[in-house]
Amino acid sequence: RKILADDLPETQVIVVSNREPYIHNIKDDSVELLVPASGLVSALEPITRACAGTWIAYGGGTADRLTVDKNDRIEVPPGNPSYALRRVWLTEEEYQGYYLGFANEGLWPLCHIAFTRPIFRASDWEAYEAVNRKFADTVVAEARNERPIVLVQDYHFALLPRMIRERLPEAIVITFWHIPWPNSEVYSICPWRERILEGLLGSSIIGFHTQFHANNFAESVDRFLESRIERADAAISYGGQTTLVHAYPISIEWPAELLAKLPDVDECRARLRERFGLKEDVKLCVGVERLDYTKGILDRFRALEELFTRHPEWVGKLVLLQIAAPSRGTLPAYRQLHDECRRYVEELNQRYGSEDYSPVLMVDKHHPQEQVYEFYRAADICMVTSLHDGMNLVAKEFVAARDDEQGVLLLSTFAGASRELLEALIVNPYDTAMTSEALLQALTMTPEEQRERMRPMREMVRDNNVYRWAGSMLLDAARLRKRGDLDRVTG
Ligand code: GDG
Repeated sequence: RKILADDLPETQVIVVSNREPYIHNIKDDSVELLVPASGLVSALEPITRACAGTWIAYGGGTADRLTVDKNDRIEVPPGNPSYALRRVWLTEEEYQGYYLGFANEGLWPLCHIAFTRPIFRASDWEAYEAVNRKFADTVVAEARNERPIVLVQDYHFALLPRMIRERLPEAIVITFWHIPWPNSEVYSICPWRERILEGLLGSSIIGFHTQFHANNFAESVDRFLESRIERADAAISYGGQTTLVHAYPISIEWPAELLAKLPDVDECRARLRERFGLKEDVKLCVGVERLDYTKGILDRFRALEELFTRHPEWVGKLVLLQIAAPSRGTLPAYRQLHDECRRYVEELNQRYGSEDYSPVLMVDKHHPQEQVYEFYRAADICMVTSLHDGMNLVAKEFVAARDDEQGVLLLSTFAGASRELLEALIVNPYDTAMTSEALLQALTMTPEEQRERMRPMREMVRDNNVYRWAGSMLLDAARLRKRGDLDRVTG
């Protein structure tokens, strides 16, 4: 807020993402409000609140149309409005081609090393382009003047930055890519590789979670476009436009507004243990994610099985509570994962469970945010075993939730978060033996060691919270604007 007031006065902030921060659905005879399971939303919502911006997103809820005004806007958060959510409507075909097809069957597997083959269809690409144009029209319609800051979010909008640049040449377009960027060899398989790069290079700034992904992006540009890359300034010049390509590790709100509403750790622990019927000597391990093949959920189950095989004394003494929020469920790869997870859970429970004990509880439904934090607070261990993950906010949320400085975080080395949360037990989820050993280490860790590890991780997330993430991008944007204005004055 301060940066906006001091360095970018009178500047309108427009956020563009596919997913909306508040979804209205019809349930029975009334309208139900849902905050989606999305790292992007968790990060951007407090920022948009703080700068009273405008958020443009796809209106996908069944009651979304019923709750907007005549300009397709609604003031949010409900009950405490501080910014406008502008909904964009998509046809079934557009949603299928742009979102499920090109974004989630093409770009998502292309950018993640999870060995799921990307699917590229020309019809999906056409829908992707058309939807990006629709969002560009909406940005232009929402812009109060020629010079807004537009925060373009994620792989759903690779073409949007250039489309905005063409129509609002003086806008600052900051694009944040929330997922990894592959190396140029992998990237080269995308049939529209040049178009995507050209689209993104309409941005003033492109952000990634890690320097490694920023380097991969620069390498792809170098290989496929005639451009000038200034490595020292991390700037790429292409077609008369210069784009900064930086790493801005994303984070979470600190202090999390939600935590103030929750009871303390002991109370959360007691409540949850009662709800799931856990005995006092049973350790609770949680996993929280969208049901996605990049998150290594099956690998986590494998590690648990290995632990029970090698250390049978833990059978009956450990429960893994897996929250698996439904995601992209109409796509075959996701349906298959869901089936495999269900089968594996049944198998484990049959093999190691008893009448009053199930080692794995998989809850494949969406939970209110408060409940997710309640799980974090109640857990002895949080397992993040992503096969590949841009950042992973669950790891940071778990740390933020533990004001008792207890609890052990097991974290995949392939999640961006492992570059920052150095005191976690870092694992390679492909290495089942290593992951199960780390699980054993977590189960037997003394409260003192837990505190020694948790404290610096909490300091890290507190100091590098989401306001700092947004703040560093806005400061860079302010510098660019000043330089641009100066160049104009001096000719
Ligand atoms: C992408 C990148 C990057 C989970 N279940 C429920 C629920 N959640 C919330 C968690 C967390 C979020 O969803 C998941 O965030 P992640 O960061 O772990 O993962 P992605 O959704 O894949 O996010 C990722 C992120 O973008 C930000 O840049 O970190 O690497 O893949 O906030 O708490 N929330 C609710 N109900 C659930 O059942 N309400």
